[in-house]
Amino acid sequence: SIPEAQREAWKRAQTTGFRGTEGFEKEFVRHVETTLGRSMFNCDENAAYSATSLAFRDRLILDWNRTQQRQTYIDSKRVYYLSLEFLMGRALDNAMLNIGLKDTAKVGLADLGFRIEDIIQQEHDAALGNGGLGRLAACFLDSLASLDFPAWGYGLRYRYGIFKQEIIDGYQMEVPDYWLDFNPWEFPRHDVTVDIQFYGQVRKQTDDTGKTVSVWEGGELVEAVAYDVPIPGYDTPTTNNLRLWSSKASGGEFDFQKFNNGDYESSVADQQRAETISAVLYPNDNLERGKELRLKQQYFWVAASLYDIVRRFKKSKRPWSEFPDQVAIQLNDTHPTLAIVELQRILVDIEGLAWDQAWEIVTSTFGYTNHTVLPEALEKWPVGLVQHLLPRHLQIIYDINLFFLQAVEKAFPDDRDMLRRVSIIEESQPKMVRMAFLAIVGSHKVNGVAELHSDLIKTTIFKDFVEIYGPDKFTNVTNGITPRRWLHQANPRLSELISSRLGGNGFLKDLNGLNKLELLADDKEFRKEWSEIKYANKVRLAKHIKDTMGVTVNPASLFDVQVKRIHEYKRQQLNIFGVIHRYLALKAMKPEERKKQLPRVSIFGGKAAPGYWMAKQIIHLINAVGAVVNKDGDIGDLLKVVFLEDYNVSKAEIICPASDISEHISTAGTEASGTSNMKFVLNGGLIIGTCDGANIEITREIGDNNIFLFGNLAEDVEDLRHTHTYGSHTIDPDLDKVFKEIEKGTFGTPHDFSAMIAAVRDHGDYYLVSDDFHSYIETHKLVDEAYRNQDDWVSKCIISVARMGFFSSDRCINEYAESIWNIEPLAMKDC
Ligand code: GPK
Repeated sequence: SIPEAQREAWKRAQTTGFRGTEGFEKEFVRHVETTLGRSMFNCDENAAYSATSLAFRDRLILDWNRTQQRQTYIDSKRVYYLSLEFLMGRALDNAMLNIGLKDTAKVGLADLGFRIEDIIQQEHDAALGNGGLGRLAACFLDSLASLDFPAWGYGLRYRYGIFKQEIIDGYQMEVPDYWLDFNPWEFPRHDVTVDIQFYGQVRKQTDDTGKTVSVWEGGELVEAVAYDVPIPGYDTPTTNNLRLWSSKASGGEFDFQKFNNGDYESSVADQQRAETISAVLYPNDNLERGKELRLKQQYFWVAASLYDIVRRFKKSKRPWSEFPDQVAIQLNDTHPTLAIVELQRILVDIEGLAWDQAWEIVTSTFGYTNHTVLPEALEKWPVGLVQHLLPRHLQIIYDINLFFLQAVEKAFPDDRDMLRRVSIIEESQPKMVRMAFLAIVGSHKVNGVAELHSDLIKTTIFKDFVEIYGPDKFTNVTNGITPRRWLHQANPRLSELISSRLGGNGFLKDLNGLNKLELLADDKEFRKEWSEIKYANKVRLAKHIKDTMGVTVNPASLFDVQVKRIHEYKRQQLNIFGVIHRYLALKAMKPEERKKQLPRVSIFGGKAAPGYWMAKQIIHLINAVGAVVNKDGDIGDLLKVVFLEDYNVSKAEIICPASDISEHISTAGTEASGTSNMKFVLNGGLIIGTCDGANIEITREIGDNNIFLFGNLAEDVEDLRHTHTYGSHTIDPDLDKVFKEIEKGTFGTPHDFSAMIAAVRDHGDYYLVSDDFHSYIETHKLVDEAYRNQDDWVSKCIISVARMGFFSSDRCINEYAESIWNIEPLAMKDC
């Protein structure tokens, strides 16, 4: 509908973005001089980062525009990934690599007087997530774009991401992470806004046709404003969108009525209350605390996203029945489950569809991914709270439940207790809405994130639903990681070595291509180059440890790493008790014997939820042990213990390439998948782990002689717990010695650690620390032995990397696309 002459004018003026070094330099200088208002005389590294990012952003947004235009024009099915967390980390390095212009920028920056590594370091992580769940969402976005899938992410634009962790006198302190000061990667869309309603009442009324309709009215409105973050695919022009919603007072900055009446304070207060919704990320991992503001966040984000999705669908003028052919929505955990209810509300109350037709559309549209079986992480909301905040939604939930239970009753007339067990409403005091059950009932597929986990949910928390719906509704999609960030970006030298031997970078987009490396496992020259790279990565981490924590570590030691959120089920306590055991053993040795021992550095990192007292005690013990061991003259380099402050994505990029062995030692059956296990192996490190989550599939892929497994199996956990409670519970004698040493005051005031000890000794040892201790210690001895034979060790590492193809998030996304979303890639033609 745009006249030809106008089109021509637009075309003539079209921006193309830079290609070569000269073009980059021009763009860089232009941004320094105009956007930033500086010059070569006051362009520090931070300004250089800004200018570089803006130059790349300009390029990205052109590809973004073309991608979106093409997707709109072809109008094929899109997938929407709804996640309350996107743990993106830094964007610049990733953008440069994915576009394929890092070398160009490197030369350009050098010409202008900067080292690219220093410039990359300037960026603040986008840390809109807690841990694995949020990082998985970020890996998925990278794969979706790299594989040319038409896909959008929807999330919240938190003003404060996950807090920054400081370690002060051995304790965790939380500092707010204000990351939005300068963020070149987002595009505010002040024209894309949605009014979101809360509270109010529902009125029934009869429409012209005599039908009863529900009208939700009153309450308050909050405005959602869209911020778009371009997601570049690797080696493809496809650039997808991550849309993050920010909240502000509806109807502009102030309520002018109030303002003019002299009620300035309360008009500002209204505005602040609205902005509170997207102000902060809840810092809990694997825990739901049931706070009203969290529910508000969920509805705010879900309602804005659905409005957007429905608006886009309606532009195509298709009938509603085609909605599921055009739209797939994936629920990342139960956090977005209200989307099911909201879509039903839109279709029935606003679009006037009959309940059954609407419900058919809803259930064909949604898929739900479960990430945990831990009971404390399963979301439940008090009925009263939902009623108050979202009165119409509660009615719809009750109706969904009614129809569901009627069908169950019909199918299982003899099982009266079944209705109570599977009801979306838990008949407790107070009554609760069970979000996972609602998510299952409202989706056509439910998946777990590793084989063991997907089996477990079918036999435990969702057992009844397998009976009701049959097994086909439940499936497994084992997690994966993007090899672009976790190999190519984090470990450029290893990536280059591999590429030089495989004859190109193809493995970055088809990770199974790595398997040809297996032929080189015994190649002396290759092993040498491989070891040199590992050593260089360890030197880099050693420097980071020195610079940040002040501890000197010898890069020739075995680096033993456990970095992840601090949680009792992940068992950092088992690790530190093991470290103490090692320390005591070294102390007990004669000097000659001691000299023969293998030097080790135990590296820990991870945040504790601010209200998770036991997790904070674990951090304190690790630091207390470090303080004693690291200055013990008898021990020297034989053992160092380091707690790395503020573990995050950009630090993981330094840590993963530098580990020899990493620890994935959750109580069997508790870690749904784990994804850092994959990152460490892909970077040429071996792992010690329990038979849990994806460790099991990693073992299957790389072979059980290339992994150090220990501990009890998931199937035995329940019985063991039972014996702790009702039998005689004896503590492992070596562990008991460790406890006694702590209680002697060797690591400071014993009382500081009494709860950790009591959890094992007196409170049933729920996480089986004592049961697994012996096997853990023995397995670490095997690690030491194996490490002494470096040739063998390096061969194991090479073989493991060669067999890691399965764990690419590309494989994972292809499985979702085929078995859950039913979508096809849409490659960008040169247009
Ligand atoms: C699971 F339930 C949760 C949660 O609240 N946060 C979180 O990060 C993790 N997860 C699992 O703990 C990991 O095992 C898993 O690999 C990851 O989600 C991604 O699926």
